[in-house]
Amino acid sequence: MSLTVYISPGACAMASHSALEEAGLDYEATVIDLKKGEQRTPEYLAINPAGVTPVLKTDQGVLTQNAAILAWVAETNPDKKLAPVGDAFAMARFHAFNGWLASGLHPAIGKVLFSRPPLEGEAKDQAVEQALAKYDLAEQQIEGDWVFGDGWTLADNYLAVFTRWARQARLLDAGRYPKLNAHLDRVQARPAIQRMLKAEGLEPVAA
Ligand SMILES: N[C@@H](CCC(=O)N[C@@H](CS)C(=O)NCC(=O)O)C(=O)O
Repeated sequence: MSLTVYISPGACAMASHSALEEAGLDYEATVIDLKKGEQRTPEYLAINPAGVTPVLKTDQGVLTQNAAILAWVAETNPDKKLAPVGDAFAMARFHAFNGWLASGLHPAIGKVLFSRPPLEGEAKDQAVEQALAKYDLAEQQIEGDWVFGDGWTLADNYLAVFTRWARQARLLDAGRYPKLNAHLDRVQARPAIQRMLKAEGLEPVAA
């Protein structure tokens, strides 16, 4: 199986990139520079017409969406225990959480950090408040050391993309989000995450 992941350093594709590291798979990583607009070149749009990263090219074809890529990596490598493969109810919860990250948390923090032109004044305050309310929900959903209690899954790495962004923006207040802060530290201590960050030219973000 030959695998190529299309990533943009520091962007949400870190979730898919780290999944390949967690699974110990051989793959190539191709960088798409979002600031240069490389996601809108005809060559890239031919791979992903939505013009976003990540993409995972497999022998069967192209996969998009972190949530789908994480599920595929987990299901094709069941021995690696990346998700509760084989337990339909637990897998449904895994999909629900990842779906919420993609449709709830990501757009909310994305609006704060990546709106062009940048938000200012009341519009920015409102976007921050709405994003923080989503982080409140995430804080409540952490069931133990990991999102689903004692058992780490790829959903933990996906969540950490957005807690990393919030910490970088000084929005991950230690008093308001004690569980999310401890969780991000735990995720950043994982060897696979450290390999992924190094490959993207990044460092863990300290509290
Ligand atoms: N829900 C999608 C989100 C993909 C996405 O929005 N990626 C961003 C980077 S975090 C992107 O490539 N943006 C480029 C653009 O919008 O031009 C996924 O998980 O794959």
